Amino acid sequence: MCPKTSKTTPVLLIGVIGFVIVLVVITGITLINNINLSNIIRLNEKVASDSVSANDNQIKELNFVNNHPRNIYVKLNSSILPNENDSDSDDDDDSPGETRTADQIHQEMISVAHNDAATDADADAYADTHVPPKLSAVIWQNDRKSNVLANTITTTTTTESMMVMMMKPTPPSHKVEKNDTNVGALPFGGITQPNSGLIDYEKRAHVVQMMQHAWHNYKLYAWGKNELRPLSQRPHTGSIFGSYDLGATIVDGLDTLYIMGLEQEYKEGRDWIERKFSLDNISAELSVFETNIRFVGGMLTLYAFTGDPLYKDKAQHVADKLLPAFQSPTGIPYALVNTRTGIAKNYGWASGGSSILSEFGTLHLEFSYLSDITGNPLYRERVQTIRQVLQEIEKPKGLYPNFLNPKTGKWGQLHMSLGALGDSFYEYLLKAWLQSGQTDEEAREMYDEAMTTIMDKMVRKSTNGLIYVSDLKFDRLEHKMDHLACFSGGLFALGAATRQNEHADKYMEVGKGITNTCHESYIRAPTKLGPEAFRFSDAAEARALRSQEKYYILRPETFESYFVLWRLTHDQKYRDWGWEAVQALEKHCRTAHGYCGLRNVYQAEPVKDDVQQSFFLAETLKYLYLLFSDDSVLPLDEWVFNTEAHPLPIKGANIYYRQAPATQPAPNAS
Ligand code: DMJ
Repeated sequence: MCPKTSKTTPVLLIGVIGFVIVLVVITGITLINNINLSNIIRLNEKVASDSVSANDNQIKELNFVNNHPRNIYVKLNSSILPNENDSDSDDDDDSPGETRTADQIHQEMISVAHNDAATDADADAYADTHVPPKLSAVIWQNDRKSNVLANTITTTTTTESMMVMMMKPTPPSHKVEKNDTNVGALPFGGITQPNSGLIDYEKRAHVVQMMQHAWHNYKLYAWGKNELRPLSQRPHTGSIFGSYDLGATIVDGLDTLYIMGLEQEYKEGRDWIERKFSLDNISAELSVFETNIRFVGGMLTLYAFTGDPLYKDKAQHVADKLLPAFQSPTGIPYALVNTRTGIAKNYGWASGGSSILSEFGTLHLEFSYLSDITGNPLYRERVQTIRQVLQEIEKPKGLYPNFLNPKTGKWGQLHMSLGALGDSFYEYLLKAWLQSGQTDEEAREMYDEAMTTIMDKMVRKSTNGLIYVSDLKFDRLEHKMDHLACFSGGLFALGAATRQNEHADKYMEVGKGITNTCHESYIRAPTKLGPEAFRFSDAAEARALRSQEKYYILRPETFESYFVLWRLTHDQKYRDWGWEAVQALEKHCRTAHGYCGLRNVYQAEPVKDDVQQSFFLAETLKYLYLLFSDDSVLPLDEWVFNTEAHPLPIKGANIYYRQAPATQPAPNAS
């Protein structure tokens, strides 16, 4: 028995040792593998979590920037890449990893959809519902690092998180080619992003129907004349443009028809302008200001929208008729000019032969743009002269009085106002800067100086907390606000939204406050429409006290501020307030043959004034329509509204700018 045992023992021992060695090796390899694997997993988890938190932060930042009211103006479009020609590569250094543009990412998402889908049709369906047309690319103003962040995403970013970042579509925007006059027309109805969720279709359609009512009755009873008398069903010959057949309502209302997509009506208007509109062979004494903001402004917008040379020629034709008014010793234009003789003069009532600030100060946008589309620098030179005079002149208390003598270059009465006689001068300071693509720094500085002084010396709060802007007469505040000054709610807010400076918060507070006060002036009247002027005293707030202040003539200023504040904040209350106004207009101002103003907004059954103002079509209905539209219809970073609500393109940001190559002034230009 023993020998048998002794023969098998070494073999068994070798076998056991061998087995143990194999076991140790296998365990060791497994352990090493496991250690590596868990490291890799942990590493991956860390990378993933870092990547997620980086993405989370980016998403948070983008959401914040997207939703921040200040940034309506600083949205960029996906076609604007980090400046390719920029030799300064600092930005690239700060953005680690390979970067891709929004368009590249967009393409990649479509191809991911195709790779993952069973069929091409499935992939297309997926891409249609999940891949938005553009990356929402947003920057902080003057912050080029964020520009890079917003326009590119590092390759470590997952497709899924890109989807989150791309949820919010951006209004289409355009990289502008130089001297590009040949772009097509802006589509009828503007550009509307599908599924933006921001269109109030029902209310907007109601405003369109109001426009049709106003237009069709004008066409029926006053076609080619300036305005309509809806009650008498005949032309209004007592308008500022008199009985001449200038078609003020056509020229003023045509861009609103275009924006609303009312093609048939638009074509009728265009046809009339082509066949009938001319200032030749008439001897009219025209207001330089009114003719500029309604006719030149209206034609310029139509040219920007369509590229139709008809409108450029007509704009130039009208502006040329106004040029003799600029022949004063200072270059400050007179208020009135005769279209046949070229003789210009001022109103007899205007402080010792003065020109009026809101009139000569409201030419800059139109004349500058006209120079750019005609290639003739003369128009810009004229308004630059005005700018220079205003820049250099001494400002009493840091403010601009309403009257300036064009012969002596001296101020008239020391009345200051953001309402009548002053209003749109301040508007054009900010808007000249915006229109120039924020390069006209002089204008922005003048705006900031003027508005901060106004906040200090003229903006007040009532006993019950309503913010208003009073007039200043010599040293005395008149605690009264014109309806006209209600546009300044939007103006202050735009100032805040377009530059993050030390005044921005205060501008926004005052802008919202003034808009709220104007709304109060409406809802404190039984008609729910606001008076021409309202006062603040111990006895009354936001209420007209004098009989000559109680009328409402279809003015747009309050709705203009609702629109601007809506765009900047998306606070639903501005739309609610606009809808209240629509209902009030329908109840009190609508007649069977168009819309009228009211003689007294404090009467439950007010008497109508029998005038359908051309600005009702140009401004009031346009702002209400835009209030219920989404932000892609005339985005505020591409368009700036003249004081008659005619949108003009922003230089460098809008393909419809249609800049022409520069030419020399015509030899006979005066
Ligand atoms: C319009 O013609 C313009 O808005 C102008 O600047 C002031 N007044 C009217 C509308 O109220």
